[in-house]
Amino acid sequence: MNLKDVVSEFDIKGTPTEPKPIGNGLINDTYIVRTSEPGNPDYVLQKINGNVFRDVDLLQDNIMKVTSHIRMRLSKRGEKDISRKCLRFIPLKGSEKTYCKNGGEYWRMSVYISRSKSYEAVSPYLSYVTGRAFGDFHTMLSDMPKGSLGATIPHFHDMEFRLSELDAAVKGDKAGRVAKMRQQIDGIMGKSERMCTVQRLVRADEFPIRITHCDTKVNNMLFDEDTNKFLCVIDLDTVMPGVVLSDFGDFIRTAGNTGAEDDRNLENVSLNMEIFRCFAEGYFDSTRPFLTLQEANFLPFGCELMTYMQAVRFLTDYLSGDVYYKIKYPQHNFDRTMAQLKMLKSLEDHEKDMASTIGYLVRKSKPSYLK
Ligand code: GN1
Ligand code: MG
Repeated sequence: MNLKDVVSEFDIKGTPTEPKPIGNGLINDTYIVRTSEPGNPDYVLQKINGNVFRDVDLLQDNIMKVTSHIRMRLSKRGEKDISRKCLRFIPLKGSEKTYCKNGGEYWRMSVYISRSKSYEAVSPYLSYVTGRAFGDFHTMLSDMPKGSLGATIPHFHDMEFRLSELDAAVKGDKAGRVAKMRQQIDGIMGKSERMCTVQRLVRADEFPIRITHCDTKVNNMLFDEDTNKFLCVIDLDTVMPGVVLSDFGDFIRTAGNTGAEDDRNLENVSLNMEIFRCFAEGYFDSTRPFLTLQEANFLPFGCELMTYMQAVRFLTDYLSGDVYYKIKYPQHNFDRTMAQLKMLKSLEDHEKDMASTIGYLVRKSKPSYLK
């Protein structure tokens, strides 16, 4: 596939240079396309993983609705620099469509946010800023009409479904790895009942559904290169209806880990309580318009849930012979699974600490919860 041919389908400004790979996503392939003339923006070119995103029309439709809603909210409150605070996707030449199909592959382009950077780990201060920004993201999307967005990946954060996938992978044992992982599989299955609690509440209409990002890894946020100010949330592929716990939990799963998501040295992996406290504080500061007491109280559980879910997903992929996530070496999904299970253990050890932090924040902002 000639990347230049793909780029030439999009209605961009300026003369594009050769696309260069950037980022470290586990699903899509991402490139930066610089333009040669100063004054024109640079662009991000992305090959959408069609095995993961089966309905690219729905995917791009969701993203366009989300970005235009955010742009509208930002402009209503007089925000400056909106072009750096919300992603903008580029239509094809002579069309409104924002993706093209080329030789069975799907591609899209967006404007590269200038003078921005992302992090793999954050300081306590940046954690606070990010918590506030994510709360703001939820708040901005909280008035989108019900039913506006579809599920870009059906059952994405559906714990019961993820466990059924693990169960099928265990039964299939396609890679012959089940015997080696027996202890981890049993440990996971033993926690399944508790981990599906919120899902049962949702089904009974006893837990609110919001619009959520569903991939709030720390490296999905952009900050200003010079001032470190929060700019915007990227990777909007999985923005869909869900529970706020997903987003709160996924950030702590990644940024709150003293080690890496795939750390081979498990001694590195544990919860950094300071990152948790700062993120929670920021999140509470910007979610007053909608967050309920019940959602607040479940936030520590959300951190365990997301870490557990990610362990289930990595383990499922490992047992299935590494068919979903990109891997860098044969045992990568094994290392990822073990690191997530270690992180889960640390979160469990900190349940009381996390609950008392949330209790403190709830008391501090009580009036808004009494509405
Ligand atoms: C994938 O591609 P990336 O890194 O944005 C995955 C997330 C996982 C994450 C684990 C569509 O995200 O759900 O949490 O890897 N995205 C999809 O690092 O499956
Ligand atoms: Mg993603």
